[in-house]
Amino acid sequence: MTRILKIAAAQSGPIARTESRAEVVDRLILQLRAAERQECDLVVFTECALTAFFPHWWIESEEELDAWFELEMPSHSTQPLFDEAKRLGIAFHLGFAELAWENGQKRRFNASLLVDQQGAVIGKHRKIHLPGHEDHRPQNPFQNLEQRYFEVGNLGFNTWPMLGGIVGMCICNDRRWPETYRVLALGGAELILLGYNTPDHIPEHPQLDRHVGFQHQLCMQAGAYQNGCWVVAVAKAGVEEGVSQIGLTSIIAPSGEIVAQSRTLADELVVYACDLDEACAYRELFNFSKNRQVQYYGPIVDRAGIELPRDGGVVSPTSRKVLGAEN
Ligand code: ING
Repeated sequence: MTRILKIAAAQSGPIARTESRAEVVDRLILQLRAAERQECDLVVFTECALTAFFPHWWIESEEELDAWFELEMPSHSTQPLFDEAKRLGIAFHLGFAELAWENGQKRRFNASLLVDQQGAVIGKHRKIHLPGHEDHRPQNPFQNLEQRYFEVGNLGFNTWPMLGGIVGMCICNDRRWPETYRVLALGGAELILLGYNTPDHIPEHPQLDRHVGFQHQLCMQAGAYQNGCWVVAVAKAGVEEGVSQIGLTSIIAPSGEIVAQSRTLADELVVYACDLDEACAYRELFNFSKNRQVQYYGPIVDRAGIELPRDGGVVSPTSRKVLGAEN
């Protein structure tokens, strides 16, 4: 019996900072309905799918910052999305900014939810790899203040049985780290869902701008192939509050092929019937339990940074500093 999941990657066009949650939820509901008309089982919405990507600008007041977060999920403004998904019998993934109170402490995370076809929340991820900076950089055309506005996720990388398969989640910059896919694959993930807000300009390294689209695809194609899983990655695309973001919403097969991709920078549904059993050949070829030689992988968990070989090699002062060889 083949396990085919018809998945809709629901790319979001720009969301204005003046757009209310209700207005955005209306857009998401339109995409849910379009997915249902194509008999989809699962809809994947993007990172911070309910608001403009506010880490792109400096926010002084805590009150203003908190207004970008969801205190509960579903909330009054997002309940209609949950209700409509349940009515249509469609599971979905949703990225959002989470404000949680834990042990009397206010915590802020860049989070995502997995909701089943009965409208029940079955999983949550909190973004672990936070890019950008904590300081205000007015000289840059836009900020990336995720390291200021969010904490590092404290839930790890988890997987959940869903729709006859095993599903994992990550968020945006998480997709650039090979550890993300490997840990999820070791948890049995056959399908990894993620959203992203990715500007097409890197203020600190403009010489890399021409590679942004290629590297966005490269890291996911490699992750999918090396771990034998499907990857569904959904953009917040287009020029949002002056920041130009890539589209390239993609559905990637365990072969590493991009089997479907968005062609616009607006709200767009990218649909593909994913045969979860396509992963089997790659699982057999790699055979983690037989062929991984974990006795040699220690440095991956023993330390975060680089340790140079004893003679330190001949490296420039800059790279010596970056490589962590301070002396
Ligand atoms: N955004 C970007 C991302 O990882 C970035 C940050 C852009 C990193 C370009 C490297 C190059 O796609 C988020 N929100 O993580």
